[in-house]
Amino acid sequence: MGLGVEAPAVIKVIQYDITDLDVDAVVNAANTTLLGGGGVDGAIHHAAGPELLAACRKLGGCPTGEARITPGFRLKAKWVIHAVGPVWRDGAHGEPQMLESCYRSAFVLAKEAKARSIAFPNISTGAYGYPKEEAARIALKVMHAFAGDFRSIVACCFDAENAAIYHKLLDPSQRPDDDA
Ligand code: AR6
Repeated sequence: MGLGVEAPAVIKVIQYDITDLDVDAVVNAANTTLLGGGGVDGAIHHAAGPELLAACRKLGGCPTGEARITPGFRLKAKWVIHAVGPVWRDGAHGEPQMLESCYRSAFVLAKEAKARSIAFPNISTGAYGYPKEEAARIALKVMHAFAGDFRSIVACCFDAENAAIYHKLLDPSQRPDDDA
C-alpha cells in the first residue's frame, strides 16, 4: 500500500552511509543522553570527530520525541540534528506519537538553522526495534508535511529492507486507489 499521495520530488530514498552525505543537515538517531552509542549514532560520532561529543555534553541530554542541534564538525554536513526516537514496546505506549514528534522537531531545528537539504536515518528501526514499515509511514508523513520548506529531503536507508519499504511506499503505482 502506498501513502495515497504523490511523492514530491524533494523527497529522495537512497541506500547509503549517512555519514558520507553532502547535505546541510544530517539527522542522528540518538538516545536521551546524547553521549553517543552504537548504530548510526556511533558512525556519526566516529566520522564527525571528538568535537561532536564535546558539543553534545554541553546539551545536557534530550527527552524522547525531541531533538537538539550541533555543528557537523568533520562531516560534510554543516549540522547534526540529534533526534531521540522511542524504544518500541508494543505500539500502545505512545511510540507513534514520539516517533512523529522527533521527526517534526528535527525539521523545525533544520528550518531555524536555514538548512535547505536534510538527510534522515530510519530512526528507531535498529536497536530500538520499531517495526520498519510503520516507522517509514510516519517518517514519510512528516517529510511530506515539510517538503515545501526544503530543496532536498533524503531518507537515507542503510539496510536493503528499509530501502525496499521506502521505495514501495513512495511508488505511486503501489497505491490501491491509483488512477494516475
Ligand atoms: N548510515 C545510515 N543509517 C545507518 C548507519 C549509517 N552509517 N548505521 C546504521 N544505520 P540504530 P535506533 C541505520 O540502531 O534504532 C544507538 O546506540 C540502521 O540500519 O542506529 O534509533 C543510539 O545511541 C537502522 O535502520 O538507531 C541509541 O541508544 C537505523 O540506522 C540507539 O542506538 C537506526 O538504527 C537508537 O536506536
